[in-house]
Order: sequence, then structure tokens, then C-alpha cells
Amino acid sequence: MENLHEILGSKWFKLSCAVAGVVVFGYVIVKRFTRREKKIAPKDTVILYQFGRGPKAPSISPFPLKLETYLRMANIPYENDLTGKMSSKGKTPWMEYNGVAVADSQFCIEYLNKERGIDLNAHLTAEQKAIARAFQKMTEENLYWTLVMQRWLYGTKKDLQYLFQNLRLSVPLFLIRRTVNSEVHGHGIGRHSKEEVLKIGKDDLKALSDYLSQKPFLMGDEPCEADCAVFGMLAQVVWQMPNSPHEIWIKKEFPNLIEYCYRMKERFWPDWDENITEPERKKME
Ligand SMILES: N[C@@H](CCC(=O)N[C@@H](CS)C(=O)NCC(=O)O)C(=O)O
Repeated sequence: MENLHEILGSKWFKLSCAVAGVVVFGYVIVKRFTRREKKIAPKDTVILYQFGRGPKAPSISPFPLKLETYLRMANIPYENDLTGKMSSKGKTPWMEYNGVAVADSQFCIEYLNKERGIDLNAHLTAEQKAIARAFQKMTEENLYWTLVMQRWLYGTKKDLQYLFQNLRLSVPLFLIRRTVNSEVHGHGIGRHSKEEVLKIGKDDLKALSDYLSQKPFLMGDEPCEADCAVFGMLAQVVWQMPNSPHEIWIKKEFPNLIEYCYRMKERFWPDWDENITEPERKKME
């Protein structure tokens, strides 16, 4: 008891309390003034949470562009929240729809399909649906990681600064690189040599190019759900990975993938230029 009194009365205890008080007070003030207004959506309107716009494509990430393209393809009213707030799973994109939060672009699509009775694959046979799914998964679960490794690990800091200049990178680059290294190691692809990783990327692009061939869209004359994912990914290569091996291959060996991206952009993004930051910056220069 004596000891407790001594501790409570000591100079160090009082100083620690004062410091803790200042820290808590500062935290409350910062939180109070940086609190963002929560978007309230009209009924049946999606709030799409994603990063801010990219320099030459509406997102620097394939998955938000996939989901936003889907919302357009399916004619679903939506509003963007571009503050970069992450989902409950710590990823982007995610959405709120009539008060329900859904994380993961594919789960968002499936939720909306169910809620609104949408089927963008209605014109496909069961066999075509299976092929579309296989290509989508190859693109999102395999090709994607070669883009991640090119962008974050093999690419230059200058390329990243260009990509992120209008976005807040709240975590220092070395920490992001450390996380990416551990993610790709866990996935397995990060254990391969750079040459091997790039070969995987090129082989996937070749498979997409060979399968697309002269067709306007992945599965034929009309776009389907998988086109949203494939376009979201390829748009990064076409517009936002300058001088990367991926861009060089696509330009030299798989030009039908570039034509495909322009076709998708024309059909679903007539307002593309208003949703990228590059023209704005050009005007300011
Ligand atoms: N399967 C998810 C993938 C989303 C995803 O990987 N998003 C990345 C951006 S490209 C992300 O949020 N990364 C942040 C992180 O992993 O911490 C989806 O389809 O939404």
C-alpha cells in the first residue's frame, strides 16, 4: 500500500499520465477533424468503395475496374466512394447495397445478380460458361500476380510514383514491398525466378490472345461477365504499365488484346477521360 502511494505520487507516474492524456486528446481531435462523412445511397443504388482514379485508367487496380465495368454492363445505378476505405477483409473494392456491405468484387457481382435477377451470361452455353470461368480465374489468380510482381518488385520507383501521384500512399514503399514479397511467397509464385514469373505472365497473355482471336469479346459477339474481369486486368497492361515486359508483349505479339480493351472502353466507358487523372494534370501543366 505504501509502495502504491509512493508510485501514484511519483514524478514519473504524473508525467506518464500527462503524456498519455495529451496523446489521447490529440488522437480524439485528429479523429474528429479527419472524420469522413459517410455516404448515404438512395435505395437500390450501389456505393462502390475503391481507390482514387488512376492516371490513364479509372483505377490503378484491376478489381475495382472490373466491378465498375460490371455495374455499367448491368445498368446498375451506383455512386463512387474514392477515399480508399478498405473492406472488412482489408481489400478493395467493396460495396454497400441497401445497407448491406459486401467485400470482394466477385461476391459483389454475385450478390447483385441475385438481388436484381441479373445474368450477363444468359447467352452462353454451359460449356462456354465453364471456359469463361476458367479464363477469368487464370486472369485473376495467376496472371494478376505477375502484374503485381512486375509493378511492385521489378518495376522502378519512378513508375510507381507516376501511378500513385494523385493518390495518397499512406504506407512507405519499402513496407509495401515487404508485404508483397510475403504475399507472393505464400502464394508460391514469389519463389520463382524473375524469368520464370514473366514467362508465366506471357503464357497467360498468349492464351487469352489465342482464345480471343478475332472475336470482339471473350466469348463471342456479345460481352459477358468474365469480360469485366479480363478487361479490368488488361487495362492495367494497356494503359498503366508503360515499358513493362507485359506492355511490350501485348504491343508486339498480342495486339488483338489492345483492340479488345479499346472495344470494351468504347462500349462501357464513353466518359473514360473524365474518370482518369492524366488529362486533368495535362491541363494544369
Ligand atoms: N479477390 C479480391 C481481390 C481484391 C484485391 O486483391 N485487391 C487489392 C488491390 S488490387 C488490394 O486490396 N490489396 C491490398 C492488400 O492486399 O492489402 C476481389 O476480387 O475483390
